[in-house]
This record gives sequence, C-alpha cells and structure tokens, in this order.
Amino acid sequence: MGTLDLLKQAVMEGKRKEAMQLTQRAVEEGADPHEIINGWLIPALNAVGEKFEKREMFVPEMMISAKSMQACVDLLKPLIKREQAVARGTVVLGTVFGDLHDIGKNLVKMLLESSGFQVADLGQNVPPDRFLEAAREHNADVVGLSSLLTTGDSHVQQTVRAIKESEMGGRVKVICGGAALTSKFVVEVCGADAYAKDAAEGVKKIADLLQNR
Ligand code: B1M
Repeated sequence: MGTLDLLKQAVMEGKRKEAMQLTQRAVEEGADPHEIINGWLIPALNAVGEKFEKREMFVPEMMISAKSMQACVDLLKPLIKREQAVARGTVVLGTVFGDLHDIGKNLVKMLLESSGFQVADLGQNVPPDRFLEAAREHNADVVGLSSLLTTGDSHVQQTVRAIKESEMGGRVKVICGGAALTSKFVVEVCGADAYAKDAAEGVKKIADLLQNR
C-alpha cells in the first residue's frame, strides 16, 4: 500500500500518531496538502460515516477518527499557501445550534484565512442570536453556517431569517454548507444568498458575493 492509502487506513482506525507520521511522510514524498485533505482525509471520514450507518462503528470510534483527521489537517495548515496579504472581508462562521460537527467548518475557516479573509469563528452549537450578535460586533460582510445533521434544518432556517430580518439584512450576505443541506433548501426555502458543496466552493462563492455588492 502507498503512503496515502496507509494514511486513509490510519485515520479510519483512529491511529492518530501513525496518521500524523504518514501525513508528514506524504508531504516529504511531494503530495499536495489540498490533495491530501480532499483526496484522502475527507474520504477517510466518509468511509467512517458509512461504517457508522451500517453499525460497524460507533460514536467513540467515530470521534477518535475525527480527532486523528483534524490532527493531520492541523499539521498541513502551515503548508496551505496564503494567497492574499490584504483583508478581503470579514466572515462570521459557526456550526448551527444543536450540531457539534466542526471539521468541515474548520476547513472553511482555514481556506478563508489563507485566501485573505478575516474570520470570527463562533465554534459549534451556535444559537441564532449568537450569530446575530457576532455579525454586529465584527461588522461582518458574510455569515457562514455549517450544518451536518438533518435535525439542524430548522436552526439553519431560523438563523438565516434572523439575519435577513435584522437591520443588517440588506448588507450582510449569508452562505450555508454542510452534508445535511442542499442548494434548493438553503436558497429557496431559507432565503440565504448562497450554498456551497465544499470548502473551496464556499470561498469562491463568498468572494463572488462580495464582488457583486
Ligand atoms: Co456524526 N453524523 N454524529 N459525528 N458524523 C454524521 C454527520 C452522519 C451523516 C453519519 C452517518 O450516519 N452516516 C450522521 C448524520 C445523519 C443525519 O442527520 N442525516 C451523524 C450522526 C447521526 C451523529 C450523532 C447524532 C451520533 C449519535 O450520537 N448517535 C452525533 C451528533 C452530535 C451532535 O452534533 N449533536 C454525531 C457525533 C459525531 C462525532 C462527535 C463523533 C464526530 C464529529 C467530530 C467533530 O466534528 N469534531 C462525527 C463525525 C466525524 C461524523 C462523520 C463520520 C464525518 C463528518 C466530517 O467531519 N466529515 C459524518 C459522516 C459523513 O459526513 N460522511 C457524521 C468531513 C468534513 C470535512 O466534511 O463537515 O461535510 P463536512 O464538510 C464538508 C462540506 O459539507 C462542506 O465543506 C466540507 C468539505 O470541504 N461544508 C461547508 C461544511 N460546512 C460548510 C460551510 C460552508 C461551506 C461548505 O460555508 C459556510
């Protein structure tokens, strides 16, 4: 097996130290950090999710795999090139109320920062009011919501509505992403400005939203 196959295996098995060593080795062998994340680390967690659904894996193991994956991403972070030195806008980012998943959100944050955006990260389990307060406090240009659970749909809807109905509604753009969401739901039902299927698309759409203002 090649280094990247071994890395995927190590993340799936929750072997954090081994996964970190393999990440280091993959970099030394010339692998691109974006490719390691998108081509190997994310698919490792997808495979974990499938095993969880089939009851071949349980929450504690899923958690250990997630921590292993995040440790590898942290190792790669300094290698993700900063593309812009000037601030391009401020994004308030968080995972919606009731949802503790944050790996996707953390990836969005990392790519936004490496693309020259300021990010105020509110963490996970963020109620609508907290998004609203933070958008005011940071004079945000964009609010980004992440939602992984289907039970989070109503929280996404409430949060988008709270922002759009506030005094900031006409100015602040809202973008949502995460495995539980679709473009149709986010834009047509909730009234957000955009949906992104992955972190890279999120950064591109945020840049587009701010350009068209
Ligand atoms: Co949970 N979990 N989990 N989990 N978990 C899922 C989401 C699930 C699909 C697994 C499954 O059944 N196949 C399922 C949800 C089912 C559903 O709602 N339909 C599920 C469940 C059920 C649960 C619990 C309820 C389990 C339980 O307790 N019985 C529980 C819920 C806890 C809670 O939140 N209240 C739970 C807990 C956990 C852990 C804590 C163990 C752990 C999370 C650790 C952490 O995040 N710190 C965990 C994990 C790891 C997963 C899976 C396996 C992997 C998620 C992940 O990090 N993927 C997941 C299965 C899966 O998704 N295949 C699963 C990698 C990450 C990079 O992808 O976050 O989708 P993702 O982000 C993507 C895009 O979605 C997008 O960009 C990223 C890629 O570039 N994106 C954005 C995300 N946010 C964005 C925002 C944007 C733009 C793009 O703009 C703002």
